[in-house]
This record gives sequence, structure tokens and C-alpha cells, in this order.
Amino acid sequence: MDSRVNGGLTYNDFLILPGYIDFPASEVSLETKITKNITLKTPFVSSPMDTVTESEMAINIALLGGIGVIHNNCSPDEQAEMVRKVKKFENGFITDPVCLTPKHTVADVHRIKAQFGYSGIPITVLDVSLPKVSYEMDMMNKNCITFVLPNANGKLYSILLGIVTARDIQFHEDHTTLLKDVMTTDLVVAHEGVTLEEANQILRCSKRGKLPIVNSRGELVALLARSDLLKNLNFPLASKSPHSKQLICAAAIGTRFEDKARLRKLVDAGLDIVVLDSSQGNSSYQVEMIQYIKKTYSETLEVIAGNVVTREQAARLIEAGADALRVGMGSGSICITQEVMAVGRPQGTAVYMVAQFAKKFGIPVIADGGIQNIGHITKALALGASSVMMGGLLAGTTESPGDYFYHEGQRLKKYRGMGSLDAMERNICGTSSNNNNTAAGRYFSERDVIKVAQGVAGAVIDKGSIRKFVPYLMTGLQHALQDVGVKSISQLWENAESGKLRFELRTVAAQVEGGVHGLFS
Ligand code: CPR
Repeated sequence: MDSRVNGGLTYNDFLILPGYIDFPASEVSLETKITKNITLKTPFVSSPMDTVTESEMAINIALLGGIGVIHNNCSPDEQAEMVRKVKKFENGFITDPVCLTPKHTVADVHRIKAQFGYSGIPITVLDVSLPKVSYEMDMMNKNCITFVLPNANGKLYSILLGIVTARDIQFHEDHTTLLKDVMTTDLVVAHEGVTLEEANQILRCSKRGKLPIVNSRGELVALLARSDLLKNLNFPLASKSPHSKQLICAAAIGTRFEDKARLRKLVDAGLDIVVLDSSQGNSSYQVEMIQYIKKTYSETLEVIAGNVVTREQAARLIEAGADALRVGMGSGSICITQEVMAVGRPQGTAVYMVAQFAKKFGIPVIADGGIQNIGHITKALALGASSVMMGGLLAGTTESPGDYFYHEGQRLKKYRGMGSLDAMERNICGTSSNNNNTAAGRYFSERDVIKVAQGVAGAVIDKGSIRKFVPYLMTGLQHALQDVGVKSISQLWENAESGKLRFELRTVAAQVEGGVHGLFS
């Protein structure tokens, strides 16, 4: 893998030779470090991209033993709210139910049923005591389905008035009827602080479809669904803070002055790991930011720095105090950096070179970008990475932000690079494109007037829920490690170090041979 001899290599350029198997794949441990002080049960990280990781992805990947990095292409308050949702998550409770107001209509309920499949919609108002003044609510709120009416907001943390169930509207032919006239107001509720077990018991006895959870002010804080009763499985691999039962949460920030204020909000929301999101991390801005974070939050916060692809870049960030490094420049599936800037490195060599160096200081390396399948994950780990960060591979899942759409018979979701013009101009969370705290920060300096895109926008195919996809990756990875004869990621590294694990270059013909070939269809 010496780049002076071979040039740079990437995952498809080599294979790993098989080892000896004397244990079942299920015995393979995937435990790994994401940072110097935080250990995960699985090496899977979702990328801080606005088409990949918001709270839904971060919660679910953490439940499955990995971690999600919440993107920063939104306002600091919006990002902090997403972090808070992850930290406050309690397994089994729906913490962002779709709500409506009493002034929505039966047609709105039908629309939600068609779009999301939900019935049993909580009806909430901002404050029952407010005078009836007309004002416009935040239209970006996901829970606001239609035009917002006076004195009503139809969202969480508002006063619960009732529920509209499928039965309430089943035979209701007039779709313009207001929900206040059809909703059920005779409610069975549970109070904030109730355990999942207690809430499930109340739900069982109540014979209702939904159990709203309210706080002492009567505001809706969560919902429990009868249909989820049986699905509330345990998550033995969940990534949880050792000191609390909360899920571990990571989020990205930039390295500008105003990112310090953003970080304060994220830390107040409970953030565990901050990722300094830059395509070229070897900069005075990043060094200064790492030092600032270490000085200000030394006890509470781990810092992942990057991105880097060389030992020299890594050395500077490790010296500044980084707790982990993110490796990759130009390897992302939506990335055109290597073409446009002529800068970057093939990902296999980048991971190997940086990991070799960083391990001398006990700093874990995250292989970021270019992961297309389980084989690539296996290779990244064999080259010394502690974990892999995925964008495109997770973008088409149920838990990624955005809605599915159909094109030529395929069910798709949007996926875009954070340095694409699309991401820099429009932003999913709804803050203005002029806001400096957006995707642009990763690729441009403050003084840039003309933006040169380093990525593209496209679509990826529906992959279903990560509740199935991540266990698929996990089982596949266990089998791959079994094939090379190792029972853990650390043993994989030991064997690579000792030469027991052997790599072999793969010619273009060998790559063709290794892929599907010779079939008529
Ligand atoms: P894939 O998993 O899709 O191959 O790559 C995801 C990674 O690509 C991200 O974690 C990030 O490091 C990188 N990335 C995101 N947007 C990018 C643009 Cl516009 N250009 C270059 N790299 C990008």
C-alpha cells in the first residue's frame, strides 16, 4: 500500500485472502471505538448530510449500535432541537407525531392517512386561553400539514384537545367538516415520566389505538401506538452514554466564529460528540477550533476532526487535540472534488496511511465516503479504520430526511452532496440560503463570492428501514470477518499488522471476474 510504489488504491483495487474458520459468524464482535473515549457496538456512522442524518436517523442508528451525525445545514436552534430529540428519545414512544388543529378538516386526515399511513391524529392548540388573534405559524414545522389557522398550531408541546381516529371519520362524507366537530375528546392519557412498560399496560387496558402522553400543563409530549406494542423490541446494542440511559448523539459544526455559539446550543441540548465538518481539515481555523473546544468543554465533549487523507494533515489535528479523525477527500458518491480541484486521494490508501499514523497516538479513524457495500466496509476496517461513515448507502432509507418519489417505476429519495449548489442554495430545515451557517461553510471561505460546486444532487433507490438494513450490514460484516478468520475488529488489525492477514491486488480483469458476469439477464 506504499503510495510511492503503487500510487493510490481504493477498495475495489484489492481483495483479502481467506483465513481459517473455527467459530460461528455470530461470535464475531463488531465493537469499536468511534473516538478515543467512546466505544460503540457496531462500526456504522451516518454522515452529517441534510439528506442523510436528522434526529430520526440518529435515533435509529444509535439504537442499532452505531451513531448518526446530525447535519448543520440549518439554523443552530433547529440543529439543537434535533440533538435534544435524540437525547430525550425513549424507546417505544413516538416523539414527533403528526398533529392537526381543531380547524383542520376531515380531508386533512385523509391526506395524512394516504401520505403516512397514520390514523389516530392528536388535535392540539397552542394555548386554549389565547385570544382569537390571527397569525401565521412556522410553516417549516413538519407537523403543520396545511395552512395554519388562528390560535392553533397542531404540533407537539401544545395543548391536547382530542384525537381523530379512523372510526371518527369512517362514514363521514363531508370532507370539509372541521375536526373539532368529529374528534374524540373522551381521552385516556398517561403523564410524562411514565415508563414504556407502564404506558403499554395503560394502552392495553384502555382498548384505544393511541395513548397520548401529556405533561402537567396538558401539553402533548409523546404518543404511544397500539400497533407498536408488539414491535417494541429491546435494542441490546444501543449506543448509550455510560452515565445516563440516553442515546449518544453527534452533530456537525463548521469552524467559523459563529459556530462557537452554535456549539453552545448543541452542548446545552446534550451533545456527546462534535464533528468539525470540513472537506480539508488541515487549517488554522480547525486547529484553533479544536483547541477552543478542548479548553471550553474538556470534560463533556469529544471532537472528531477532519477531513484528512495524509499523515501530515493528521499530525496537525492530533497535536491540536482531536479525539478521532474523519478520513476521505473526494471519495463520496456525490462528490466531484477530485475532478474539480485535482485534490484528494484514493480512499483505500488514505485510510491506510492515516490509520497507521493515528494508531500510534490511540486516535480512531473513521473511513468517510465511497462505501457501497459490505465488502467495502470490511476492507476499510482491515486497512485500519475503526468505523465507516456512510451517506449514499443510508440516504434511501425510511429514516433519512425527505419524502420518497417515483421515477420510471422506481421508488427514490433525494440525495445530494453538501457542497452541491442545490444544498447550498436551498436548505431542508428551512433557514435562508444567505445564512452562513449552512453547507457552504464546509467548502468555502467567508470571502468567496462565486461558489464552485464540489458535489452533485441526485436520487437513490428506496432501501427500506435501517432497522432491517443495518442488521443486514452487521450480519454481512460478521460473515466477512469469519471468512478472514478473525473474531473481532481488533484481531483483524493484529493480523494485518503481523502479516497474517494478506491482501492481493485486483486487476481490472479480476474485478470483472469478481462481479456478476456472463448472464443474459
Ligand atoms: P458516500 O457515502 O455517499 O459515498 O459519501 C458521503 C461523504 O461524502 C460524506 O460523509 C462527506 O464526507 C462527503 N461529501 C458530502 N458532500 C460532498 C460534496 Cl458536495 N463533495 C465532496 N464530498 C462530499
